[in-house]
Formats: sequence, structure tokens, C-alpha cells
Amino acid sequence: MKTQITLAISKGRILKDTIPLLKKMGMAPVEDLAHTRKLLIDTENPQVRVVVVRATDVPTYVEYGAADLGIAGKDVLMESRGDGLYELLDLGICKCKLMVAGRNMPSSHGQRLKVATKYVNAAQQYFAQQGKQVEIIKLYGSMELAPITGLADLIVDLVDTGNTLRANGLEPLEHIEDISSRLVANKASLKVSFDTLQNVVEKFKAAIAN
Ligand code: PRT
Ligand code: MG
Repeated sequence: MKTQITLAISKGRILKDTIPLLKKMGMAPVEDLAHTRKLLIDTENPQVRVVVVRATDVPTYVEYGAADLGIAGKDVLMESRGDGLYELLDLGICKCKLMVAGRNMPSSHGQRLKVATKYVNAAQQYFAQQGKQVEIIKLYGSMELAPITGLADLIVDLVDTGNTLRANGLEPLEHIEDISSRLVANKASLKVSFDTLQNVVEKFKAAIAN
């Protein structure tokens, strides 16, 4: 039975929205994350420490058991292999939508449409379900540029207010998935550290309920 567990959190906007939850739970990091250079940080709860990593690295830390728990966007989880991962809770933070966007819905005239995205798996699955043959072009950021520059006909990206699309002359066209941040656990940790994890999960449930 392990007594201390590690929680991996995506840096950036997910971290920002997670801190208030951790405070409510008596699990606030003991150092100011905005200013410290440390990446492995104790919390007010001696049973829990936190690692702050890139969004796309959270599933990896949890899959390999380097972290027992993780907080990551559903978008990131859909792109990860998901082996050894168990989704415990929808935290209801950092909500947005995964959408198809473009200048307008192009008529394909039998040609394969080009779709630029960093969400290759989700996009492939979505267009396959629609029975549409598309060519997926992997990008790592600034997807909005692709239709403007002629790199692609469409993009698949996260949309919140839609301001970023509008600012680039694009519009949301089709809804793929509602996105929010999820609490995930390493499957082996769930057995080895059941009591400690259970305790932390209950605290998360209470924190998101009020
Ligand atoms: O920077 P790094 O590469 O390490 O990671 P990141 O940029 O993916 O991290 P960050 O901090 O941006 O957080 C990403 C996570 O936040 C995602 O995995 C989602 O789960 C969640 N999230 C929620 C969002 C948004 N809302 C969101 N609106 N992530 C990104 N956006 C971007 C979107 O890509 C687009 O560029 O915001 C823009 C659209 O916003 P609107 O309001 O203009 O529509
Ligand atoms: Mg970013």
C-alpha cells in the first residue's frame, strides 16, 4: 500500500482552473506554481504531490504509472492510446467543443478534402463515420491558418467562443464532441493505492459539486 500518490496536471489553462478545486479540497500546492521552477511539488495534503506537465504528456505519465492520477482534456485523451488508463470523473472545467471549421462546407466534387488538425485520431474517426474520404494533414498549432493559406479545405479544432475562427474568416461547421477536463487514474494504482485514491476522488467530487 503506497501512502503518497502523484497527480499530473496539464500546465496552462487546465492548471489555472484546477487550482481553485485543489484549494477547496485542502490539496493546494505549497508553492506558487506561477513563479516556481520546480515541477514536482508538495501539496497541503501530505498524501498527494503534483507534477505539472504538458497537456499531451499527462496520459503518458499516468499510463506508465509515473503519476497515479492525471487531469487532462478529453481532446488529449481521445488522441492518446489510453492503455492502462481509467477515466474516473468529468471535472466540468475547461469546456469547449471539438468542431469541423472552414470558410464554408466545400463540395468535394469527388476529390478528397484536405483536413488540417492536431486531432488526427478524432478527425479520422469522425470523417470515416460520415463516410467521407479525407486527407488528414497533421499540424501542431495555429490550425486556423490552413484554410486561409490553401493548405487545407477544413480544420478540426477546439472552439469556445468562436472568436478565433471569426477573426480568421472561418466559421464552425460541424460539432464532433463536447470537451472538458477529466480525472484519470493508472489502472494498477487503483488496485495498489485504492484507499488513498478513493479519498482523493471523493474530495474532487465534493469540490465540483459546490
Ligand atoms: O501550450 P501547449 O502546447 O503545452 O498545450 P496547449 O496549448 O494545448 O495547452 P492549453 O493551456 O491551451 O490547454 C489546452 C487544453 O485546454 C485543451 O486540451 C482543452 O482540453 C482545453 N481547452 C478548453 C482549450 C480551449 N478550451 C480552447 N478554446 N484549448 C484550446 N483552446 C483554443 C483553441 O485551440 C483555439 O485556438 O482556443 C482557441 C479557440 O477559442 P475561442 O474562444 O476563440 O473559440
Ligand atoms: Mg498553448
